[in-house]
Amino acid sequence: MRTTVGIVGAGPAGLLLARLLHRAGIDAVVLESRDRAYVEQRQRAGVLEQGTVDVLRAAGAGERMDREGLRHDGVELRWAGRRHRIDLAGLTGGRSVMVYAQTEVCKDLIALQLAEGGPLLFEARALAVEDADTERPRVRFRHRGAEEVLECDYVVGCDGFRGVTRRAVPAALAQVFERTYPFGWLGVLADAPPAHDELVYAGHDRGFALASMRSPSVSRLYLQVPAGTDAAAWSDDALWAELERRFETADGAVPARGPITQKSVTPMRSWVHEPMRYGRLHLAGDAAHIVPPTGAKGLNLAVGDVVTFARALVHRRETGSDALLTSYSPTCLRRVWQAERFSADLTALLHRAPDATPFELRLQRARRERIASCRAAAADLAEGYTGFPF
Ligand code: RFL
Ligand code: PHB
Repeated sequence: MRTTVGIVGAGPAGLLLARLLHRAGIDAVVLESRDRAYVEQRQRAGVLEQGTVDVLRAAGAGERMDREGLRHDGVELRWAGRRHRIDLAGLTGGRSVMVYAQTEVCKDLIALQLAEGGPLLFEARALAVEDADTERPRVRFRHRGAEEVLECDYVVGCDGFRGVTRRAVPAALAQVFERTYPFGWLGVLADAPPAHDELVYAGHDRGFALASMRSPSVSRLYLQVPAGTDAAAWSDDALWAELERRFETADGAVPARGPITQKSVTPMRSWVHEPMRYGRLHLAGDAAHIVPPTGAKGLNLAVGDVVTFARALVHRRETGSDALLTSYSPTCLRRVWQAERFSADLTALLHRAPDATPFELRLQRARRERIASCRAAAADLAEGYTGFPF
């Protein structure tokens, strides 16, 4: 099999890249190790930055998002029983975010790809990228029990944190920067109306909690838990009781209870692999970087990477110049590190670190007071939350 761009992974990064290339008239093949149902049901992100929304619309993939997504002009921060609304639109000159689940973005992109785009092979597991530093890189993969080869002009590794493509970067050239956190998030999906009409990020002495949503009747809630916690160890009653404590306010508002339909624990880490390009292999999305979910940045970073790659390839076709392809890694990494900084800062602002000293807790309180009382500090948060330019 032969194509111009071999895309490994059909998460948001790989699927959107396939769509952008299709619209630009560049052929591509997508290899995905899982089956379609799995990819369409994996619960993850919920918040799309303005820039991501604009890209999906321009790619002709925004129709259902515009119909069913919920536009949010603000978020609420909650601590010490008090609410502090961050007026995203007012502080950023009109930027907002869209609450529209990653599962739905993936369903929309898969349907478009199958109807209009090039091959998208499910249950096709990439084994290795070979000859990445030549003009004819190849992906070896296993599909329907047989080993096959995809010959390409370019390979884009969109295969997530546990993928294999980045192994093709020689160890002597690769550098990894990381921080692991001593806590994770226990995420639940519940058939209950959202606690509030905007997202609520609560920094409680017992730990962080987040109230998000999937629709007007489905809530997505998260609780900070110690690293290594087993989701099954939390009964539904214990979970609701803990959520009620952490979202407590002086006015007595608590999230509505309802049947919990899914429960799982996500570890938290900050992690960056540099460089993001080796020869004709380009890494995109979680294959190259992970952020803790507090800033809602992971999917949005993946979108930035693939937009940068598609733009660079179109530039080459139009001008014959490799300049944008060559600068792919530094271009992406500037935005990645801004998101890493933002996500780490917001995580520190809102979580209760088990080993925090009394001094650090006072600093955290002072940071919170600064955001609640200083427009410039709130505006900086709003700028980061609504997203850095592509
Ligand atoms: P994905 O989504 O992990 O997709 C990678 C795909 O590659 C496939 N794959 C392979 N295919 C072929 N051969 C192989 N050898 C392969 N190995 C793997 C996998 O099956 C998969 O289909 O990576 P991608 O596309 O880079 O997308 C990244 C996002 O999924 C991720 O950053 C976000 O979900 C992070 N995230 C959030 N991001 C946001 O922007 N906003 C949010 O609100 C947000 N909330 C979250 C999140 C992530 C969370 N978890 C569970 C990690 C909340 C949570 C709880
Ligand atoms: C979600 O809705 O899943 C979500 C929202 C905001 C975050 C993380 C996850 O920061």
